[in-house]
Amino acid sequence: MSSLMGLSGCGESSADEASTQQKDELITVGFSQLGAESDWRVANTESIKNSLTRENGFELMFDDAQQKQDKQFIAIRNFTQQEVDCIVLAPVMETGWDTVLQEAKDASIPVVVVDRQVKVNDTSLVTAWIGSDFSKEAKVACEWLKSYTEAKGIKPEELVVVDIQGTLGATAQIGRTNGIVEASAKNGWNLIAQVPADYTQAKGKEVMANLLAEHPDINVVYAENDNEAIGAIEAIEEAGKTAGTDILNGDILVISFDAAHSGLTKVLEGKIALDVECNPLQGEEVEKLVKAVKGGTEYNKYTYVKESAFAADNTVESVTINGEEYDITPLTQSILDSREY
Ligand code: GYE
Repeated sequence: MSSLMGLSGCGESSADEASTQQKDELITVGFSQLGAESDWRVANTESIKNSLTRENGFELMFDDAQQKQDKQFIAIRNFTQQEVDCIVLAPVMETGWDTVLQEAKDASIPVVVVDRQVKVNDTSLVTAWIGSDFSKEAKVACEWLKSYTEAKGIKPEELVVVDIQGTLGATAQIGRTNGIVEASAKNGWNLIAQVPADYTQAKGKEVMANLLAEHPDINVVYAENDNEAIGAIEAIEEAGKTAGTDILNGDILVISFDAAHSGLTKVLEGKIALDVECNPLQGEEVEKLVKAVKGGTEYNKYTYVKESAFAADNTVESVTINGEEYDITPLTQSILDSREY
């Protein structure tokens, strides 16, 4: 190639040529991110962008679908048309993906799904998945609530619980909602309302304000992510109430998920009683996965990330789920300071 170019005396300079050649070696990835609704999501996007860099051998195309599945369809079709080497998909909900993912498969483009899952008839449409065990997260939260209230001498029938749900149909919502529904039935808690708030702070606040107006006796808020919990706390305080753990003296106990810096700040203030971690820092794993998929080396089809839980106090030291013991860490300033997201 270079000698031919030299002979013809025209074409790309050797520097251009080198960069074109380099570009040819890069793995092109189209990343369809569902949105930017939460601190978790922003951290997830950043983590993946920071790993799929040129230095690491990638050419990344990024699309933010603003929580709209239709926009994700357009992004995926666009990536397929451009014949990327791999599609990374963080799906807004589980269903509806069969057609677009079939199109990607027909074009021989592998699809790596991150975070929430997709439900497709043909499982070969998904090359690999990495994310959290949302059902386990919910079980940790509910077992903690059971132990906590028992330790404080609060009877199950005294609990008046509301569930501020995530985006309906998202794996995180399904797992977390099922957890509180099952635990409420099993333990005899009064789960009086379940309302979706799309994982945002603004909706979390709005939903909680409405719930409080209807049910002034609420004493437990199970918020399906930190941003909703923070919004709910704002509504609680604006209604002249307090978020805390002293239910018998009128506090509203808030449970949350993600354990992002913003949520953990509320834990340290005692306003969120328990925050179950959901780790968004998936970039390095995604990088390894895509390289393995493209390089033809071994990889796991499903990877669960490791997670823990942080409490405002040390009343409950651990919970047991399916025979396995999970530590509940009392939050300290230094843990909060070291939080990356
Ligand atoms: O908990 C929430 C985000 O699917 C795990 O989505 C994710 C959830 C996360 O918006 O903050």
